[in-house]
Amino acid sequence: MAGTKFAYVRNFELPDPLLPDTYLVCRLDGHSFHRFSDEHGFAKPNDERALQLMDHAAKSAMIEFKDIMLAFGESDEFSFLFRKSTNLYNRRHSKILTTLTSYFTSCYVLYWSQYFPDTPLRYPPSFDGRIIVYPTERAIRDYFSWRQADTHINNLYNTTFWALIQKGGQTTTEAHATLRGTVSATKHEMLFSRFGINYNEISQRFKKGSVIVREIVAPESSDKGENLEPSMHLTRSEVNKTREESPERSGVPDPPTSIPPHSPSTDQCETPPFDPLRQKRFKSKKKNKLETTVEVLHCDIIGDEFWLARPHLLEN
Ligand code: DGT
Ligand code: MG
Ligand code: MG
Ligand code: MG
Ligand code: MG
Repeated sequence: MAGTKFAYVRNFELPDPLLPDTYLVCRLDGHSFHRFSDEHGFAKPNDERALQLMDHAAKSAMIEFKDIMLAFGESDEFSFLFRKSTNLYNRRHSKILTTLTSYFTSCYVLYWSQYFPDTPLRYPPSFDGRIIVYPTERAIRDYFSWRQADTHINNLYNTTFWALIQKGGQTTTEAHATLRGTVSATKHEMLFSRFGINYNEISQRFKKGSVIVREIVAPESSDKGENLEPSMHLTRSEVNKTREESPERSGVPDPPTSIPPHSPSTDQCETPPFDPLRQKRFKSKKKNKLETTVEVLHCDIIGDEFWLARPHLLEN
């Protein structure tokens, strides 16, 4: 009701729709994480716990926002891909951006102690966010290639930089100077000959970043799950974890028991700690939607293989 004489102020709130029928990429980045990582004693160059916490927050966001098909994370950032036809919040720019950013941030704080049991949060972390609209599949492929190439370049640099300091006894200024102008091959060689580090043997998580993907569960294996909402399906290891850790869930339907393997060799699935909030999804509903799971991988997304195996990521 535009009842009062004050209500005209509402007219100053302008609509901010995002272009229809375009892919939306929302990238969040930790605010001043240089300081945050120092204050919380993150391991250098990569803190596995910190990266797992980011993955957990991103995965939770994908469970909450079903139109997110894919997310890619490295360091203190995560990019989320919304399907082209999403009509989330009528594609209102600020509504989508602020809701996703705050949800992600809350999850980061909520799950902090699971990954840093001995390190209390010293102050509230925050994330900035932006949404970029892309018209074509090519641009989306290139966007994610850009982020993964960035992961590789930064990781090679940081791994060599910290080896020079931690194992080579250099100062940060000296290490920067040593690396100035070097190409990748030189860094590989330096790591191997001076420090015995074979870069190829470094964790895929550090080299490839985190790829969180909405996978479709093959119909033949979904007999038990056909009445369930997509979001309630857990990964293979989560299913086991849930069975171990939540005896109280009697009377609720079982999640699907056989989840087919996804892509082969390079993919490493990891499972975050059990999340008690997930319990709310154990509700049975008659729905004919495709079953999906949300999986964390550390695989190549620059080549074609990943995308050819998952055409649903870029379809409407
Ligand atoms: P910003 O984003 O402009 O507010 O500033 P920062 O400081 O967040 O800068 P950014 O996002 O370019 O770089 C990420 C910082 O976070 C970088 O200084 C290193 C730190 N960081 C991220 N992940 C790790 C980690 O696993 N270990 C350590 N030691 N530091 C990390
Ligand atoms: Mg930033
Ligand atoms: Mg940052
Ligand atoms: Mg960053
Ligand atoms: Mg409200």
